[in-house]
Amino acid sequence: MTMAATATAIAPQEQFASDVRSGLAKPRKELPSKYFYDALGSALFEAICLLPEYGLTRADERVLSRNTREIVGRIPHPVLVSELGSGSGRKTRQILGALCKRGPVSYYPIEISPKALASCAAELDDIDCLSIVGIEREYLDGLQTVAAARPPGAHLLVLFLGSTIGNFDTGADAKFLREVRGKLRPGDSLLLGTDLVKRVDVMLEAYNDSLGVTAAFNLNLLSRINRELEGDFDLHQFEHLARFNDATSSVEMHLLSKRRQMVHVRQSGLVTTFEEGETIWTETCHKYTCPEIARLAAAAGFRVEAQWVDETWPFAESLFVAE
Ligand code: AVI
Repeated sequence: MTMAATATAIAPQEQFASDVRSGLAKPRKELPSKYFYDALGSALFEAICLLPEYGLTRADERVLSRNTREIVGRIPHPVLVSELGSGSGRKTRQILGALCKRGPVSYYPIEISPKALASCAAELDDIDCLSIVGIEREYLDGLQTVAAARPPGAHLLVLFLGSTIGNFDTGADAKFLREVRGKLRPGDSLLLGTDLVKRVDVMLEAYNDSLGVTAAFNLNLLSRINRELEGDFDLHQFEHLARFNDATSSVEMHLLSKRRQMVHVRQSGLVTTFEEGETIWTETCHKYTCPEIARLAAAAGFRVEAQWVDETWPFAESLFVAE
C-alpha cells in the first residue's frame, strides 16, 4: 500500500482536548462519537459486531456478498474505488475481488487512523490486480484527493458502508451526502449502507447487549479522556444508557451520572459538575426507511439506481448514481 501525504491543521490531541471542553461545557453535555475509536474502543467495536444482539454488521456483509455480482454488474469499467472509513476491509473484499476480474482496479481507503489503513491493506493484499493507496484524511478531504487523482475516463465508485451515515447528527447526513456529490461527476456511483427501522426492543437490545460490551465501548470514552487528557472521571459513577428517540428515529447512547459529582479534565482546562441523573450524549444511531433514503438521494443530487435489503435484519444497500 502506498500512502498519500497528510496535512492536519491542528494536532489531534489538541483537537480532542478542545472538543471535550466545548462538548462538556454545553447546557446539554455531549461528546463526539468519533472519539470512541482508540485502540481499545476499536477492539470493543469489533466485539460488538460479533454480538448476537447486534445484527447490523452481519446484515451488511450478507447483503453485499449475496448481491456482489449484481452490484458489480452495474458499475462501469474502468473504475476507481474509494471507501469512506474502510475499517478492516473485510466487507469490501468481495466487491473488490469481483471488480478486479474485469481488469486492474485502484482502491483508495480513506481513514484518519493509520492503523486501520494498515490492517485494511493487509486484509486485501492478496487480491490480484488491486492497487491500494491509503488516504490518511477526513472523509471529504480524502475524497477530494481521490477525485483529483482520477485518470481521464475513469468512473468513480464511493463506498460508504456499515450505516456510519446514521451516526451523523440529525440533518448532517443530508449535508454530508451533498458534499460527497459535490466531489463527483455525473454518472459516478455511491454505494451506501443504512440500517433500517425495526422493532424498538430489537433496536434497543442491539445497543444494550447482555454481555455489556456496548456499555464498555461507551464508558471507554471517559476512560480515554482520563488516559489522554488527564481527566478524573470515576467510571463506577457513570452508567451506559441506550434509548430510542421516536421523533428522530434514532437510538441514542448516553452516559448517565449516578450521583452529583465534579470532574476535572486537566488538558481541556475544564472543571464541570454533574447532577444525579444528568447524561452526556455520546452517539446518535439513526434508523432509516426506504422512502427516506430515496428522499436523501434526490436532495443530494443522486438517483437510486438499485437497492438490496436484508430480510433477516432490515438493512439496505443502495446504489446511488450522481445526476
Ligand atoms: C459504526 N456505527 C454504524 C455503529 C452503529 O451501530 O451506529 C456504532 C455503534 N455504536 C454502538 N454500537 C455500535
